[in-house]
Amino acid sequence: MPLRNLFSNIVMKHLLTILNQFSTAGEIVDIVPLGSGHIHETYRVITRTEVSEDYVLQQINTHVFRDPVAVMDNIGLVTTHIRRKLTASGIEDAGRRVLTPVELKNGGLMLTDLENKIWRCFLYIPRHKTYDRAPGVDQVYEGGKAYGKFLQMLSDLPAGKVRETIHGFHDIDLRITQFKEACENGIRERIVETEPEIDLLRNREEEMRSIALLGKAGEIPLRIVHHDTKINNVLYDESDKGLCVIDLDTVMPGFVHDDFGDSIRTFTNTGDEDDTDLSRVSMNIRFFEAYTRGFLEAASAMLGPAEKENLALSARVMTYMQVLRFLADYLNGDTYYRIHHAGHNLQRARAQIKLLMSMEEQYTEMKRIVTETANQE
Ligand code: GN1
Ligand code: MG
Repeated sequence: MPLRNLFSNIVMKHLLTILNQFSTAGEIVDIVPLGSGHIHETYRVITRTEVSEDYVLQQINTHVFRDPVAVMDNIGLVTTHIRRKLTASGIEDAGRRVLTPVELKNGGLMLTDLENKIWRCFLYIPRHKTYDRAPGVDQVYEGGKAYGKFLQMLSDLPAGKVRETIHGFHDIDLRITQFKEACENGIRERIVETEPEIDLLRNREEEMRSIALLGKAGEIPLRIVHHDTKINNVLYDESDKGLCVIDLDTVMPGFVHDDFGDSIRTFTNTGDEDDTDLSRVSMNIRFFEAYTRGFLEAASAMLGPAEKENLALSARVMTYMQVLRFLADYLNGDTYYRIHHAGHNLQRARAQIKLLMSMEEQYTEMKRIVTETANQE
C-alpha cells in the first residue's frame, strides 16, 4: 500500500486497526493529520477512488472530555435532528450540510482501544474550504448565517435534551474563580511576570458578569448552543458559501451569547489568535457588521429583546473569558491547551487582550450596529 511516510509504520498500523472496526468503505491509501484544533488528535483518511468517501478519524481528548459517551450521545441527537430538518426542507446535498458520524461494525459511535483511548469517525465532507482568519466580508457574513441557522434548527429542542460535556464550560463565574485560583497557586514567576495582565482582568470583572446575571434572573433563556463557534469550525463550499458547522463536542445548554460572542472573537480579528505582532490584532468593524447581519438574518426570529440587546457585550465577555482561560493555563504550567512553544499561552492571552481593547474602543459602534440590524429583521 503506497502510504506516505508521515508516521511510523506502527502508528499507521494502529490507525488502520482502529479504522477497520468502523463501517468504512473503499481502500485506504493514506492517513494525514488534519485541522488546527487545540484539543483532539485528528486525521483525514484518504480512500483510493472518488466514489468511496474519505473519513475523519479522531482520538477524543478524554482529559478535556471526561464523559465521551455524553459527547457522542449529544452529537448523535443533534446531527439526526438537523439532518431530518434539512431533508424535510427539500435541500439537496443534505449530507454535506451536517456531520455524519460513522457507526462501528458492531454498533455504537465510539471505540475504546487497548490503551483505553477513545476514537470516533465521521464522513469527510468533500470539496470544502476552511479559514483560520477571515479573508473578506462575504465569508464573514456566510459564517454568521451558518451559526445562526445552526441555532435556529436546534431551537425546537429543549436545552435539557443535551448533556453538559464540560462542566461550567462558559460559566463566567467559574472561569473567574479558576483564574483567581491560578493567581494564588500557579507558578510564582509567571504570576509576577503577568501582573499588568492580571490587573487588567480584575478591573473588568463585574461588567463581564452581567450577561450571566440576566441568565440567572431568567431574562435570557438557556438553549442548545454550539460553544465553539470559531471561524475554522465552519466549512465553506467552492464558492465560499457556508456549508456546514463542525466540531460538535461542546454542543450543550448555554446562551446565544456564548456562540455569537465567541464567533466575533475569531471572525473579526485582523490578526491571529496568538499573534506575536500585537499591531496586527484588532477588531474589524466591517466584519462585525457582516457577521451580525448574517447571524440575525438566520436567527433573529427566535431571539428575545434581552438576548439581542446583549449581543455586542457578548463579544467582549467571550474574548475576556478566553483571556482568563489562556492566562490561567499559563500560570498553571500549560496543562490544558496544546502549546507549540514555551510561552505560547501567554502570547495567546496577550493577543486576545489586544483584541479585547479594540472591541472596547469600538463598543458604541458595535451596539449601534446590533440595534440597527435587529430593527431591520
Ligand atoms: C479550543 O476545539 P478547539 O481546539 O478549536 C477550546 C475552545 C477555545 C479554543 C481557543 C474544548 O477549541 O473553547 O475557544 O480552543 N475548546 C475546548 O482557540 O476547550
Ligand atoms: Mg473544539
